[in-house]
Amino acid sequence: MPSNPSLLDRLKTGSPLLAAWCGLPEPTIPGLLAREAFDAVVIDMQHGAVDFAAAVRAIPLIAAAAKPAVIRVPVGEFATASRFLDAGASGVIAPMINTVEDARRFASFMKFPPLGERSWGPHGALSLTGLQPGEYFKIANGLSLALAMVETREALDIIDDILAVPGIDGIFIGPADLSIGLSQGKEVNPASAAVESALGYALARTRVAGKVAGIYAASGERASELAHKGFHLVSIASDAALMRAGAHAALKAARA
Ligand code: 3PY
Ligand code: MG
Repeated sequence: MPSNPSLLDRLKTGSPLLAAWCGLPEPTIPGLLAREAFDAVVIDMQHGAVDFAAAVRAIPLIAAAAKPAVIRVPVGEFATASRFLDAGASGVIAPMINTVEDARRFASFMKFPPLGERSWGPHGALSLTGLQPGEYFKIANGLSLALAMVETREALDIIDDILAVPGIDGIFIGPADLSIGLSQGKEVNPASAAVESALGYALARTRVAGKVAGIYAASGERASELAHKGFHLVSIASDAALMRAGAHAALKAARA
Protein backbone atom coordinates (compact mmCIF):
# COMPACT_ATOMS: atom_id res chain seq x y z
CA MET A 1 0.00 0.00 0.00
CA PRO A 2 1.37 3.48 -0.82
CA SER A 3 2.56 5.21 2.35
CA ASN A 4 0.98 8.38 0.99
CA PRO A 5 -0.88 7.93 -2.28
CA SER A 6 -2.11 11.46 -2.61
CA LEU A 7 -0.08 14.24 -1.02
CA LEU A 8 -1.31 16.52 -3.80
CA ASP A 9 -4.95 15.52 -3.15
CA ARG A 10 -4.48 16.09 0.58
CA LEU A 11 -3.03 19.54 -0.13
CA LYS A 12 -5.87 20.39 -2.50
CA THR A 13 -8.76 19.16 -0.41
CA GLY A 14 -7.78 19.06 3.25
CA SER A 15 -6.75 21.57 5.88
CA PRO A 16 -3.24 23.05 5.59
CA LEU A 17 -0.40 20.59 6.16
CA LEU A 18 2.35 21.55 8.61
CA ALA A 19 5.84 20.26 7.85
CA ALA A 20 9.03 19.86 9.83
CA TRP A 21 12.12 21.26 8.09
CA CYS A 22 15.44 19.47 8.51
CA GLY A 23 18.91 20.53 7.49
CA LEU A 24 21.20 18.76 9.96
CA PRO A 25 23.29 15.99 8.36
CA GLU A 26 21.77 13.13 10.35
CA PRO A 27 18.84 11.07 8.99
CA THR A 28 17.68 10.08 12.47
CA ILE A 29 16.49 13.66 13.06
CA PRO A 30 13.83 13.74 10.30
CA GLY A 31 12.96 10.17 11.30
CA LEU A 32 12.30 11.27 14.87
CA LEU A 33 10.52 14.52 13.92
CA ALA A 34 8.21 12.45 11.69
CA ARG A 35 7.01 10.78 14.91
CA GLU A 36 5.77 14.16 16.19
CA ALA A 37 2.47 15.62 15.00
CA PHE A 38 3.87 17.11 11.78
CA ASP A 39 1.95 16.20 8.61
CA ALA A 40 5.10 15.94 6.49
CA VAL A 41 8.86 16.32 6.75
CA VAL A 42 11.01 18.44 4.44
CA ILE A 43 14.73 17.75 4.07
CA ASP A 44 16.62 20.82 2.91
CA MET A 45 19.64 20.16 0.71
CA GLN A 46 19.87 23.75 -0.55
CA HIS A 47 20.91 25.38 2.71
CA GLY A 48 21.07 22.35 4.98
CA ALA A 49 24.22 20.27 5.35
CA VAL A 50 22.50 17.03 4.35
CA ASP A 51 24.19 15.00 1.63
CA PHE A 52 22.43 12.72 -0.85
CA ALA A 53 23.04 9.47 1.06
CA ALA A 54 21.82 10.91 4.38
CA ALA A 55 18.68 12.31 2.74
CA VAL A 56 17.95 8.97 1.06
CA ARG A 57 18.39 7.17 4.41
CA ALA A 58 15.86 9.51 6.02
CA ILE A 59 13.08 8.65 3.54
CA PRO A 60 12.19 5.16 4.90
CA LEU A 61 12.47 6.50 8.46
CA ILE A 62 9.90 9.19 7.65
CA ALA A 63 7.72 6.64 5.81
CA ALA A 64 7.84 4.39 8.89
CA ALA A 65 5.85 7.11 10.65
CA ALA A 66 3.41 7.12 7.68
CA LYS A 67 4.44 10.68 6.77
CA PRO A 68 5.43 11.99 3.33
CA ALA A 69 9.06 13.01 2.76
CA VAL A 70 9.62 16.12 0.66
CA ILE A 71 13.13 17.10 -0.43
CA ARG A 72 14.38 20.58 -1.29
CA VAL A 73 17.19 19.94 -3.79
CA PRO A 74 20.10 22.35 -4.40
CA VAL A 75 19.60 25.05 -7.07
CA GLY A 76 19.35 23.58 -10.58
CA GLU A 77 19.82 19.93 -9.50
CA PHE A 78 16.81 18.60 -11.34
CA ALA A 79 18.37 15.17 -12.01
CA THR A 80 18.73 14.79 -8.23
CA ALA A 81 14.97 15.37 -7.96
CA SER A 82 14.35 12.18 -9.99
CA ARG A 83 16.73 10.22 -7.78
CA PHE A 84 14.77 11.22 -4.68
CA LEU A 85 11.51 10.12 -6.30
CA ASP A 86 13.23 6.79 -7.07
CA ALA A 87 14.12 6.57 -3.37
CA GLY A 88 10.47 7.07 -2.39
CA ALA A 89 10.14 10.80 -1.71
CA SER A 90 6.59 12.12 -2.09
CA GLY A 91 7.65 15.49 -3.41
CA VAL A 92 10.47 17.82 -4.36
CA ILE A 93 10.85 21.56 -3.84
CA ALA A 94 13.13 23.19 -6.45
CA PRO A 95 14.63 26.54 -5.34
CA MET A 96 15.11 29.64 -7.49
CA ILE A 97 12.81 28.76 -10.38
CA ASN A 98 13.13 32.08 -12.19
CA THR A 99 12.25 31.24 -15.79
CA VAL A 100 9.66 29.14 -17.58
CA GLU A 101 12.56 27.05 -18.90
CA ASP A 102 13.66 26.30 -15.28
CA ALA A 103 10.10 25.19 -14.50
CA ARG A 104 9.89 23.02 -17.63
CA ARG A 105 13.20 21.31 -16.88
CA PHE A 106 12.22 20.68 -13.28
CA ALA A 107 8.85 19.20 -14.34
CA SER A 108 10.52 17.01 -16.95
CA PHE A 109 12.63 15.28 -14.27
CA MET A 110 9.62 14.90 -11.94
CA LYS A 111 7.12 13.26 -14.28
CA PHE A 112 7.19 10.19 -16.52
CA PRO A 113 6.22 10.51 -20.21
CA PRO A 114 4.13 11.75 -21.78
CA LEU A 115 4.11 14.61 -19.23
CA GLY A 116 7.87 14.64 -18.62
CA GLU A 117 11.03 12.66 -19.24
CA ARG A 118 11.66 10.95 -15.89
CA SER A 119 13.73 7.82 -16.37
CA TRP A 120 12.64 4.49 -14.88
CA GLY A 121 14.25 3.08 -11.70
CA PRO A 122 12.02 3.64 -8.64
CA HIS A 123 13.56 0.96 -6.39
CA GLY A 124 12.88 2.62 -3.03
CA ALA A 125 9.49 3.91 -4.17
CA LEU A 126 8.35 0.36 -5.03
CA SER A 127 9.38 -0.90 -1.58
CA LEU A 128 7.72 1.98 0.24
CA THR A 129 4.49 1.92 -1.77
CA GLY A 130 4.28 -1.88 -2.01
CA LEU A 131 3.21 -1.45 -5.64
CA GLN A 132 4.21 -3.56 -8.63
CA PRO A 133 6.20 -1.67 -11.30
CA GLY A 134 3.23 -1.38 -13.69
CA GLU A 135 0.91 -0.20 -10.93
CA TYR A 136 3.44 2.37 -9.72
CA PHE A 137 4.04 3.63 -13.27
CA LYS A 138 0.31 4.30 -13.75
CA ILE A 139 0.03 6.59 -10.73
CA ALA A 140 3.60 7.82 -10.24
CA ASN A 141 3.05 11.28 -11.73
CA GLY A 142 0.23 11.89 -9.26
CA LEU A 143 2.38 10.63 -6.36
CA SER A 144 5.28 12.97 -7.13
CA LEU A 145 4.56 16.53 -6.00
CA ALA A 146 6.58 19.14 -7.93
CA LEU A 147 6.79 22.51 -6.16
CA ALA A 148 8.62 25.34 -7.94
CA MET A 149 10.06 27.96 -5.60
CA VAL A 150 8.94 31.51 -6.27
CA GLU A 151 11.38 33.67 -4.34
CA THR A 152 12.53 36.44 -6.64
CA ARG A 153 10.96 39.43 -8.36
CA GLU A 154 11.55 37.72 -11.73
CA ALA A 155 9.63 34.62 -10.64
CA LEU A 156 6.77 36.71 -9.24
CA ASP A 157 6.52 38.58 -12.55
CA ILE A 158 5.99 35.30 -14.47
CA ILE A 159 4.10 33.38 -11.78
CA ASP A 160 1.18 32.63 -14.13
CA ASP A 161 3.56 31.16 -16.70
CA ILE A 162 5.34 29.03 -14.07
CA LEU A 163 2.00 27.80 -12.73
CA ALA A 164 0.87 26.97 -16.28
CA VAL A 165 3.77 24.57 -16.93
CA PRO A 166 2.35 21.02 -17.18
CA GLY A 167 3.80 18.88 -14.40
CA ILE A 168 4.32 21.76 -11.99
CA ASP A 169 1.85 21.02 -9.19
CA GLY A 170 2.32 24.28 -7.36
CA ILE A 171 4.66 26.86 -5.94
CA PHE A 172 6.64 27.18 -2.72
CA ILE A 173 7.43 30.70 -1.55
CA GLY A 174 10.81 31.53 -0.03
CA PRO A 175 9.89 34.68 1.89
CA ALA A 176 13.45 35.57 2.91
CA ASP A 177 14.87 35.60 -0.62
CA LEU A 178 11.67 37.26 -1.84
CA SER A 179 12.16 40.08 0.68
CA ILE A 180 15.73 40.59 -0.54
CA GLY A 181 14.55 40.71 -4.16
CA LEU A 182 11.57 42.97 -3.55
CA SER A 183 13.69 45.45 -1.56
CA GLN A 184 16.35 45.40 -4.30
CA GLY A 185 18.89 44.01 -1.86
CA LYS A 186 18.19 46.51 0.93
CA GLU A 187 16.91 44.09 3.55
CA VAL A 188 16.03 40.54 4.50
CA ASN A 189 12.62 40.68 6.19
CA PRO A 190 10.30 37.75 5.43
CA ALA A 191 7.38 39.62 7.03
CA SER A 192 7.85 42.96 5.20
CA ALA A 193 4.83 44.80 3.77
CA ALA A 194 6.13 44.12 0.25
CA VAL A 195 6.35 40.37 0.94
CA GLU A 196 2.92 40.39 2.58
CA SER A 197 1.29 41.88 -0.52
CA ALA A 198 3.27 39.51 -2.80
CA LEU A 199 1.94 36.57 -0.77
CA GLY A 200 -1.65 37.67 -1.36
CA TYR A 201 -0.97 38.01 -5.08
CA ALA A 202 0.83 34.65 -5.35
CA LEU A 203 -1.97 32.86 -3.49
CA ALA A 204 -4.64 34.43 -5.70
CA ARG A 205 -2.79 33.44 -8.90
CA THR A 206 -2.26 29.89 -7.56
CA ARG A 207 -5.99 29.56 -6.85
CA VAL A 208 -6.83 30.72 -10.38
CA ALA A 209 -4.44 28.08 -11.75
CA GLY A 210 -6.07 25.38 -9.58
CA LYS A 211 -2.68 24.47 -8.07
CA VAL A 212 -1.23 24.52 -4.54
CA ALA A 213 0.99 26.92 -2.62
CA GLY A 214 3.52 26.17 0.11
CA ILE A 215 5.70 28.50 2.13
CA TYR A 216 8.46 28.53 4.73
CA ALA A 217 7.61 29.98 8.18
CA ALA A 218 10.24 30.88 10.73
CA SER A 219 8.05 30.04 13.74
CA GLY A 220 4.87 28.25 14.79
CA GLU A 221 3.09 31.59 15.21
CA ARG A 222 4.02 32.66 11.68
CA ALA A 223 3.03 29.22 10.37
CA SER A 224 -0.43 29.68 11.90
CA GLU A 225 -0.83 33.10 10.19
CA LEU A 226 0.25 31.67 6.83
CA ALA A 227 -2.01 28.63 7.12
CA HIS A 228 -4.94 30.96 7.88
CA LYS A 229 -3.99 33.10 4.89
CA GLY A 230 -4.62 30.07 2.67
CA PHE A 231 -1.28 28.33 2.12
CA HIS A 232 -1.70 24.59 1.63
CA LEU A 233 1.70 23.53 2.98
CA VAL A 234 3.59 25.44 5.66
CA SER A 235 6.97 24.37 6.97
CA ILE A 236 7.97 25.44 10.45
CA ALA A 237 11.40 26.68 11.61
CA SER A 238 14.11 23.99 11.26
CA ASP A 239 15.59 21.13 13.25
CA ALA A 240 18.50 23.36 14.34
CA ALA A 241 16.16 26.25 15.26
CA LEU A 242 13.85 23.95 17.28
CA MET A 243 16.85 22.52 19.13
CA ARG A 244 18.15 25.98 19.90
CA ALA A 245 14.75 27.24 21.07
CA GLY A 246 14.35 24.14 23.28
CA ALA A 247 17.81 24.65 24.77
CA HIS A 248 17.14 28.35 25.45
CA ALA A 249 13.78 27.60 27.10
CA ALA A 250 15.17 24.76 29.27
CA LEU A 251 18.19 26.79 30.39
CA LYS A 252 16.05 29.86 31.11
CA ALA A 253 13.74 27.74 33.26
CA ALA A 254 16.70 26.04 34.98
CA ARG A 255 18.36 29.35 35.81
CA ALA A 256 15.18 31.10 36.97
C1 3PY B 1 13.52 31.62 1.71
O1 3PY B 1 12.86 32.15 2.61
O2 3PY B 1 14.11 32.26 0.84
C2 3PY B 1 13.64 30.17 1.66
O3 3PY B 1 14.17 29.64 0.72
C3 3PY B 1 13.12 29.38 2.81
O4 3PY B 1 14.12 28.56 3.31
MG1 MG C 1 15.31 30.93 -0.48
